[in-house]
Amino acid sequence: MSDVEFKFGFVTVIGKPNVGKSTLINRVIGQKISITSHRPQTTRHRILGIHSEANSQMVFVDTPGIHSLRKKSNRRAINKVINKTAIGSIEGVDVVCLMITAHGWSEADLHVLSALKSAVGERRSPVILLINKIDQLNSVNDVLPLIAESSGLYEFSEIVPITATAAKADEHVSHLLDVLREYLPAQPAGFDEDQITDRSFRFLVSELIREQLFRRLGDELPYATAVEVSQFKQESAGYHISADIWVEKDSHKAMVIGKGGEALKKIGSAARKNCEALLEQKVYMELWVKVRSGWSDNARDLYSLGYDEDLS
Ligand SMILES: Nc1nc2c(ncn2[C@@H]2O[C@H](COP(=O)(O)OP(=O)(O)OP(=O)(O)O)[C@@H](O)[C@H]2O)c(=O)[nH]1
Ligand SMILES: [Mg+2]
Repeated sequence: MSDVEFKFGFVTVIGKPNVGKSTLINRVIGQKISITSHRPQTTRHRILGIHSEANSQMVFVDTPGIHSLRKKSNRRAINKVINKTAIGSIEGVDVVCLMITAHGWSEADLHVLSALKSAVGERRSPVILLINKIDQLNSVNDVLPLIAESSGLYEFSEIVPITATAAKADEHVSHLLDVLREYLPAQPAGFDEDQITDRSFRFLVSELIREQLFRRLGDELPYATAVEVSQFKQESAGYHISADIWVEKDSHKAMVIGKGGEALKKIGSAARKNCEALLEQKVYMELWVKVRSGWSDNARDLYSLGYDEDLS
């Protein structure tokens, strides 16, 4: 019998949009449980990624990127919900990971740090700084001045440079897991060892469709879309899925559908393939584009679309 104590705990990952939070968590879990894209503000919900090993279980909390509400365009109700979801995820966790990139501290990163300081407050939860995307540096040594600067900004428990995508990612992830394990309390696992997320397949399917909207639509359009799965049925031949893509204007609807339906066809076919990989079965998918004006700034619409955090 092993005499190593079993460790179980929650690790939340916060940061400004687009630093690579979801990419890292998917890498740890070894599956796409959280959607990613090159656009900021891809993640909108709090999602758990559960990583089980022989002697530990770590629950990673993926959060939406935190942004300053000082900018007028960021003040829609959905952006307030997003910030509240992210800051609220610090509550009660064992370790907070703050992620920035190797390009250094921007104003937006400093804004997250100050939000974190007030949320962590007197509790003094350990905060680990993750410096991601170090593959984008000419030399690994170029990160040293940033490490020095960072230790002057806050008493981080650890500062860990990583890459979540490049060849060395697995090595970095494994080192990070070793570091995190030290900060977790000795207690039994909280989830089944084969459970990888708290979210239902139905939710993950709606996210996989939304991911394609983020990856394939231009400019501001993805931010004004939401996805609602209306049918999710498993039959012997496979899953039958219907989903509504909500947009705010008729002109947006035309863009999502594209000339001769081309754009929607590509979105549907890519999303279907990812759903088949997730569900390990054939998927039949029907997508409908519908207009609901102002949904992103209407508390009741946000609630009905699954943005069910406290909207007050
Ligand atoms: N070069 C490089 N790119 C990365 C790395 N990690 C993530 N990316 C890319 O950064 C972009 C953003 O990644 P996401 O994981 O969606 O970022 P996020 O922090 O979850 O973003 P939000 O959900 O919008 O807050 C994607 O295009 C990723 O492929 C990395 O280590 N190196
Ligand atoms: Mg994300």
